[in-house]
Amino acid sequence: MKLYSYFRSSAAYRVRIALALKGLDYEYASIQIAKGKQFEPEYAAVNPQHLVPVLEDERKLLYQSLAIIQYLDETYPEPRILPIDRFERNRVRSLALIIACEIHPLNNLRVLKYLTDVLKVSDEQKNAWYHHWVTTGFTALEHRLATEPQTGRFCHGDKPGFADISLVPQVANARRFKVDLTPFPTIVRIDAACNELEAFKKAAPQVQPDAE
Ligand SMILES: N[C@@H](CCC(=O)N[C@@H](CS)C(=O)NCC(=O)O)C(=O)O
Repeated sequence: MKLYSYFRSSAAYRVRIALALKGLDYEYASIQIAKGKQFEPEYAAVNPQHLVPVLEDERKLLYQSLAIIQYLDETYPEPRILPIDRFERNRVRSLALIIACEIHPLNNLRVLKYLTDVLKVSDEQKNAWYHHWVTTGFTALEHRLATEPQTGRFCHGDKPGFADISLVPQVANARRFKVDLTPFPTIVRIDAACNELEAFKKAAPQVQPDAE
């Protein structure tokens, strides 16, 4: 397998965690999105959306981090990332999608660049935008994680899974943008529990081959 990735990409980070949890080896192909490499023809031929990650398996290209993770779970079922029970599956998917649909797309590199380069907002306004959407999403997520009985050491019970895979990269990004995480003690606790695990350590941005 080959993963088109970038060390700071939180969507690629999700796939790296899933691959590491399943103990799967892969070739790392760095696409330096901060330098605009996602727009070069060679990568446009891989992903016309100009986004990472893309996973190549058996010469087929797989897109969208959460769809890739579900593909991995279907193809390499052990250890399971998604629960079997349909209500439990809905719970972990809905937690993951708070991040992947309601936080991350609003704060993606291209969105932040559009704010500053086209709409000419100041860095201060851009940061306010970033903090606003992380805080709004994390407030809902914290409430659910803190009050729902299915929450355990991890987002769902005592094994890491689909929701944790989305949570940890978003927390890493929030820290990079200096978002105050003190209102989110459950999120911080689960993030710490995940980061004790080898799979999460192996997937972390700072240990990737293209880390700066
Ligand atoms: N929904 C996509 C999001 C992918 C995405 O937004 N990737 C970002 C990095 S985290 C990217 O490639 N950004 C390039 C850009 O903004 O120009 C997924 O989950 O795979």
